[in-house]
Amino acid sequence: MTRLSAATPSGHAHLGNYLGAIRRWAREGTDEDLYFVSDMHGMTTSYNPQRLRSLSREMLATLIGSSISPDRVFVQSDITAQLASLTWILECTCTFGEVARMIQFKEKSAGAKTVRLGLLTYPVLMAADILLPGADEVPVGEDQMQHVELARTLARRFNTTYGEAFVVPKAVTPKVAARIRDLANPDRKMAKSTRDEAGVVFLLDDPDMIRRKFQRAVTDGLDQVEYRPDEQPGVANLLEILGACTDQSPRVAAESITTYRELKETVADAVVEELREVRKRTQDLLADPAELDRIRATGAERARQRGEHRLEAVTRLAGIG
Ligand code: AQP
Repeated sequence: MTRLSAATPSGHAHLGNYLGAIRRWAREGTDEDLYFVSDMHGMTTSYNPQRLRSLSREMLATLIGSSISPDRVFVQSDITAQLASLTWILECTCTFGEVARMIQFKEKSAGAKTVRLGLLTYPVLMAADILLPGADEVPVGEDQMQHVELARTLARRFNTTYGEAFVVPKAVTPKVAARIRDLANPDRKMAKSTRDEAGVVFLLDDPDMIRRKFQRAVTDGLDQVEYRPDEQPGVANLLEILGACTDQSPRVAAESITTYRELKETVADAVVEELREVRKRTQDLLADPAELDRIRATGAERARQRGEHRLEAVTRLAGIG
């Protein structure tokens, strides 16, 4: 059973990406699971090519530095030829209405002066990402459910129209994934693309920087360390982070702490400790470009081989090639 997950190099990986996804992939993933750096998904709105290239390498190093097996990881654009071929075939299996009604497309295109065609067709590329390796399950949040549903529809439609070629994937909701909020603005989630970095803890931040960001974290005027997400979102966020780093519930984490100052110091210590090895392994890899290139090339070749037979079959069934 293959589960497929991705991280988009739209910025530096942060504590939310790590506690909410990457750490779980490393801990719970099986030898069958696949992880990829979805750099092509980072092109649907304005972007800087040099930055995208460098962030893709950094994300690859981060996944491996977080203890995901290098055997399970690849960079999406390293199999562009296969993905582009399959995307075209799937675009010709999909209707305009099906992509135009995607909620994410509507949200991201609303009010924009110009909209890249890729923003509209990106769910079809995502379907190709999923269908090419024959993924059985795709763990996604609510915002991506509709895209996986489209991949299912296209797989079924192709299979019945042209012949059996695709595994019909299932969207699964990951269990109790922590949703980490921005330290400076607990009303929004921690995100790579947030302009103000004060509330975003990056995995490669040094310990002093991490401590400073926690010291300045927004709380409230109550000075009561209790886990009440609705009334005290900032404090609840700190307790969730502490709980995730110490493998206990946020409520239990709150019990031994009395002041906000103590809470901030305790959670900063726990995060510094949690990220110490991840940061070191990631930086070691980034400092060894030849090794990172070797891992990347092996991953690309493995991904290419995995998709080869299915793409051949699909191309033949579609009457081209
Ligand atoms: N704040 C978060 N808390 C928990 N999990 C999070 N994830 C993202 N932010 C949080 C999870 O990280 C995985 C990889 O994310 P992604 O790169 O595919 O895209 P994203 O969700 O769009 O990530 P960001 O950081 O919010 O980036 P931008 O600002 O570019 O949108 C996913 O499993 C995601 O759920």
